[in-house]
Amino acid sequence: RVQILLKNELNEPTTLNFPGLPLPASQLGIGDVTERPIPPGGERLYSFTVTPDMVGTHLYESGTDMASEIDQGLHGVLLVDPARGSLYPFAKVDALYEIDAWMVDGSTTENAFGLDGKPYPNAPELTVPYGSRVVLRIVNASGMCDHAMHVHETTFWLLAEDGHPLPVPRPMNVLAIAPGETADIEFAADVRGDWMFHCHILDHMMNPDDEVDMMGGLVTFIHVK
Ligand SMILES: [Cu+2]
Repeated sequence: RVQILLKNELNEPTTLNFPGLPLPASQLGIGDVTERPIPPGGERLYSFTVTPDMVGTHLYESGTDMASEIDQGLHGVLLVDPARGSLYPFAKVDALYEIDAWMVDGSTTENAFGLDGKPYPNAPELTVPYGSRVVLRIVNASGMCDHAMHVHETTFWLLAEDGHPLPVPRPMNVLAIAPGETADIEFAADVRGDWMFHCHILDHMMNPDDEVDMMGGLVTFIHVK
């Protein structure tokens, strides 16, 4: 049984939405649709029971005034683990990256991008042992943008989408991931070195303040050592 107490310390109404989890409407958190938004200073208890079909990688986010509130960072990742053991016991590394996007400089569409809240070169980098099997859980918390995530040096395998395991993992080099979508991928860290991990949509690799070094945004490195 999970209980999540949301205290609204914003100066605007909000709700908490769990897209992709098979929850009753009363717990879905869609403002003005499934519930009256929580006013500033108010609180709301969400509760649900975790079932085996929820095991996997999920997103949570604001369900009210979403273009503004998701843009300002009201989102995160909800991982549901099996009752025993781990979802990917073969993986030496089971890491997580959330794709973020913002509207800056007065833009009304997302024009700045990052991983775990930070654009390159401040996005977190990952160091993995040579020869290990690595799982990356990738969550697209952009509100408006598809992304085309690419890992250099390897072919990776898509294991699950939106928390649903694929019957047969699928090999790929570029992962198309829509807003709100999650993907679990696996690769073998069998080449030593510094691998770029980035979005292949080129203007997602350059935020508005990146004209000088021509690289930023949705880029980081995976170091195989
Ligand atoms: Cu992108």
